[in-house]
Amino acid sequence: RRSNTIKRRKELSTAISKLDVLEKLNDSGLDILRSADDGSVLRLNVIFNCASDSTVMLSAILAKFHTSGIIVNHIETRPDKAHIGELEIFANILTKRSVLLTVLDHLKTDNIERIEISNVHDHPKSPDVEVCEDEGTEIWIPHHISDLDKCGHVVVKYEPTDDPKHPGYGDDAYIARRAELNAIARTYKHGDPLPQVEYTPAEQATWRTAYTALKELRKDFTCSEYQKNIEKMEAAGLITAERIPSIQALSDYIQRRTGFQLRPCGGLLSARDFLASLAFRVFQTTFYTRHPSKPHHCPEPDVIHEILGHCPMFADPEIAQVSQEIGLLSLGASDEQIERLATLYWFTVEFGLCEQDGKVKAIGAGLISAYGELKHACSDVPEHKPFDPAVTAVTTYEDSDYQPMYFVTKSIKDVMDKLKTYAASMSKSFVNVYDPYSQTVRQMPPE
Ligand code: HBI
Ligand code: FE
Repeated sequence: RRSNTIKRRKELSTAISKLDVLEKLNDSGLDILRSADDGSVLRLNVIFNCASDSTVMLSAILAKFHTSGIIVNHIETRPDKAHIGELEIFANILTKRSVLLTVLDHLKTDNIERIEISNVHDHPKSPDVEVCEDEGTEIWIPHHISDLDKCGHVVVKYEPTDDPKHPGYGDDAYIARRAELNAIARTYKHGDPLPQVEYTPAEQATWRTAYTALKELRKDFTCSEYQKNIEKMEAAGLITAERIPSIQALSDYIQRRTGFQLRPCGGLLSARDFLASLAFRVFQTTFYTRHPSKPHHCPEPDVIHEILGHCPMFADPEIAQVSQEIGLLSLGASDEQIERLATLYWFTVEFGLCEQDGKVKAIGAGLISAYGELKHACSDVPEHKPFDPAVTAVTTYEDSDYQPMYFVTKSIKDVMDKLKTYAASMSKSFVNVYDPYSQTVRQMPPE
């Protein structure tokens, strides 16, 4: 095999054979480069294996693809078996042969150890055509619940390694533990049992502090649905002060109540992937705990936020329905529509308030799981506006500090009613329908 590769390298034109990237390419990659001056358009898979800094490489690769006009049909990261803690970057792209060669050569750095090209097909469309902007362009969507295995693209902006505002910044032990739990989460496949994590005494202490403080505030600041559900879960022994609950037991419980189930994810996901799972009544759950120096708050989702903020709410049929509705609307939506749906989700399921007994109470998990912001949100300090999807969807939100403004709804049912009206106003060429028997989504023509 090795000599074969050397032979193929010799067949390359002299100009090409000078390129360093050849060292890192597999045979089928070399085959493509042999006809590098050919302007035909190819659809192919490319996998980058990085020895280090794979998240940095991910953004470099995406930026390079973008500026070179390469069309990305699908891109995902997954744990790199050869380098623990690093990601393998997989992309399905549409490109001219000649463009690919230059791009790969520009991307080669010491970080990239190997580039593998496979599944090469001639493509009739020219990438000069703005395929991605076209209306009616096929956007990949998960059709079966197991397709969510492909919806785990992690957003890199919340790495405590490079955000000085993250409470874990500079804490190497915390960062390593977070990476360890995220790596476990990323190997999960649909149907696997959920990971049973042995939390350390320090992590258990963080849980106890947050749980105890939030329990005090519950009566005054959270909606009745939340109180009712968490009390049931406590009575069933699922949520206790002593230890971080079993995610599997919580998932089983919620599934019996509303059909929602939990699956592990390795951090903050792209809004498109995160929302897609909701269409299947699946909630992507992080497993690491917040930093012990800030038990009241975490700038990203953590297991305490998922358990105390989301789980009791997903046991509520109306919140379950609202969440799934936003998820279904997101499948195949344009980037702009995704942004709006993510904002709607943010101002309801994460940071929503509702009126109950003449007061404002939290329905949002981001509030319920953070005792500083919970009190702030229900106080007179921030602005309170009535929930109106057309307005809410285009309001910019704050994701690194307390919100200066919250939307207040009459009830959770009211959110659903208004969402239905809003959905009808969205321009769509299809409607997504979920069939719970086969756990599949079907795209139907709009009425
Ligand atoms: N990813 N794991 C995870 N958890 C979230 O709550 C989350 C996310 N990605 C995107 C996101 N939330 C927000 O964009 C929502 O508004 C959709
Ligand atoms: Fe959340």
